[in-house]
Amino acid sequence: MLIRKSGSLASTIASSEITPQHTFDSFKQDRRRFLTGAAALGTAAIAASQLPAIFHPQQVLAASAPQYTVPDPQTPFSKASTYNNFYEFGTDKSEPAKNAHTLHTRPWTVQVDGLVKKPLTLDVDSIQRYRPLETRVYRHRCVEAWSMVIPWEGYSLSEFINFCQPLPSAKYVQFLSLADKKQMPELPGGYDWPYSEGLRLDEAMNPLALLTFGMYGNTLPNQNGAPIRVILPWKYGFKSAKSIVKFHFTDKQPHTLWNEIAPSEYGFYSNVNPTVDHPRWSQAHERRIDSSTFPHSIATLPFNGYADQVASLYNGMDLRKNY
Ligand SMILES: Nc1nc2c(c(=O)[nH]1)N[C@H]1C(S)=C(S)[C@@H](COP(=O)(O)O)O[C@H]1N2
Ligand SMILES: [Mo]
Repeated sequence: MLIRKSGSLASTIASSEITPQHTFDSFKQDRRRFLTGAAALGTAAIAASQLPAIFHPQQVLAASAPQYTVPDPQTPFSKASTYNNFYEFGTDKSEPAKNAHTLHTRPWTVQVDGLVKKPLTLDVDSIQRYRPLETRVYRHRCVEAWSMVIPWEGYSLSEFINFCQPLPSAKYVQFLSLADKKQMPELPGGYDWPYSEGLRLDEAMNPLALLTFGMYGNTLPNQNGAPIRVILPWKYGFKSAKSIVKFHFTDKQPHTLWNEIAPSEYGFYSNVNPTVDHPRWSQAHERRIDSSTFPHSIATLPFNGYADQVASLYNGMDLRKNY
């Protein structure tokens, strides 16, 4: 005879429908800790501004999985921090390193809004402490056909997006950078500031997309996008917005700065693709910025070498049209 014990109802529900309680509890706890940190903004921010430019001691740098680290020779820090595109601090590559010291990276607040369960205002330090940071060595390919290899510190953007609780109707996430003439006296005219970029939500949830706080084991230099940026290694560098102040969730493809300036040159997707040239130059090869690494020019790989991890996001799409 079959005796049904009380409380066995759960066993009749498909196990895939049950969120293990410990997972849910630790998520709730994380969220509480995170929001408490944000509420303490005033005092936390003062302490943080007095710290030298190294990570907080409680931040464990976790080992990163092998697919997140390329074996290529790394670009020296001296090059990666002095040859930059950060137009808010000047359009010449040497200017951001000279000018970006006027950026105040603490206190720094980040807004989360649009199609989310609840809009949030967060302190960057609480975002940084939300998950242990890991080092990932990524290829970094600019649309101008130069490249670097950089060790970044951060955690998967997907973890932060889950924290933000986008609504099911959210299909895209937009990144908005700071635009403040006081901190950016070189802010050039003729651009529709703030710098804006975006991704389809499934692209943003790919584990390769990195929410980034540091490079070469240290906090980001201002010219590299301190205190918080994204790094999207399978896309041209301009998708990787710097010094972010807002994550906006939306159901429509967001407006992006370069795409609006020159849509025939800079597509919304901007996946690295050696077979689709820029109208004014070839994308088949790239010049390595570190002149001591040979050969200086190497063939560019589809999706910048990350095809195994991201090509399926674009199944069925014509990548010549959706460049
Ligand atoms: N806010 C902002 N983000 C930006 C840019 C910029 O001008 N402003 N330039 C982009 C471009 S074109 C590239 S190649 C990368 C450069 O990042 P790096 O200087 O850290 O190498 O940042 C991207 N993010
Ligand atoms: Mo770029």
